[in-house]
Amino acid sequence: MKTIYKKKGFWIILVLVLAFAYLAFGGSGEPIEDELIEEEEESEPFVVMPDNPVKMTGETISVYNWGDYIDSEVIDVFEAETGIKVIYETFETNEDMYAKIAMGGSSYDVIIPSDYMIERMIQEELLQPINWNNVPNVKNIDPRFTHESYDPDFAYSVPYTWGTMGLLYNTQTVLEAPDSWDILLDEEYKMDLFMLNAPRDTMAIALVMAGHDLNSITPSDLADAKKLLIDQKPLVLAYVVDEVKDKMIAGEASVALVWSGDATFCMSESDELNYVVPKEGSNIFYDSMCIPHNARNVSGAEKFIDFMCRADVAAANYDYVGYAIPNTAAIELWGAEEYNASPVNNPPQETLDKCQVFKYLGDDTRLYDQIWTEIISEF
Ligand code: N2P
Repeated sequence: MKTIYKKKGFWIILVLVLAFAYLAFGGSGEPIEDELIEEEEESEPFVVMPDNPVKMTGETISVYNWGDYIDSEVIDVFEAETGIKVIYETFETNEDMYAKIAMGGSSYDVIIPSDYMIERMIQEELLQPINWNNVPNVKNIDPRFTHESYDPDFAYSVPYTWGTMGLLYNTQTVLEAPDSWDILLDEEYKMDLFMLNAPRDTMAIALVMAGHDLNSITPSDLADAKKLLIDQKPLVLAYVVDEVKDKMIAGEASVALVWSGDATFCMSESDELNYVVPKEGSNIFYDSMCIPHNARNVSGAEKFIDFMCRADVAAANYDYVGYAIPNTAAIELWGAEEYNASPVNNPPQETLDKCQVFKYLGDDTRLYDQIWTEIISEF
């Protein structure tokens, strides 16, 4: 990520270091100056605050998103451009978000669920169709990401990010690059593994490891997955979600089950980390912006969604968050060559062919929830 170059402290330190080098080496520090010029070019922010921010109008929208999933500067710019205040809340898993919305106690204007949860919420009439006339920047979204199985008519969801699940591993302690999920059962990594505290995701990987389909609802398949996860528990240091990033960067464990965007972030912070989608296959996910059925400010929600689809905004957000984006114009602006060079965010077709989207499993979702509670409660 290039974010570090935007921080003021970075520039102050860089200037001091260069001044010192200049004095110490009698002005012969040309190569360093060249580097500075290169980095300065990279530092151009993608979105800028308007010179004359619009006064707050008193209008608000509430946005409910995953943790660590937006650049807060982007929210500031939205508020300054529109005068609409954003009330921002986060969740850790689709299941947590769903429970809150389905209970009906809270109302949000924009939410960002994943594919299978969007499919469920459409079926349960918890989402409202989007009026595309009010979201013109949808033109920036690559058609490859629209009309997916969870929203086949492309009526309820605006693609935000996408990615795979895979293994983030520390190359200093995992000497041979893993290519199989089996490493998650390797005694050599006892208390040296992080698993995701997200029921559908972790169950899916256990199903794949047991040789089953990751959307299986066959009770004996689920029993195999449950046994595998219970047997694995002595090896697991912790079940985590967003915390995994700091922990892996700090070298607290050798291997973690992660989402690809978190791997991108970690790899930008540490050269010791690498990511692989194991050969047995994995999940591919799409997270999209939606408007819940009981939104209070639909026109504010449309403005926010349209803003997030703008090339400069989506590029800034990608730069910060690290998850792959479905926004062609933003990728161009950010730098298509560098973007496409990342196998993490832009996996080869051969990897994609081995990945499946989660389907909504109807009432059988309850089986997953029960099993997950049993697994977690034993900790
Ligand atoms: C970001 C969560 C990513 C969601 N913290 C993966 N679907």
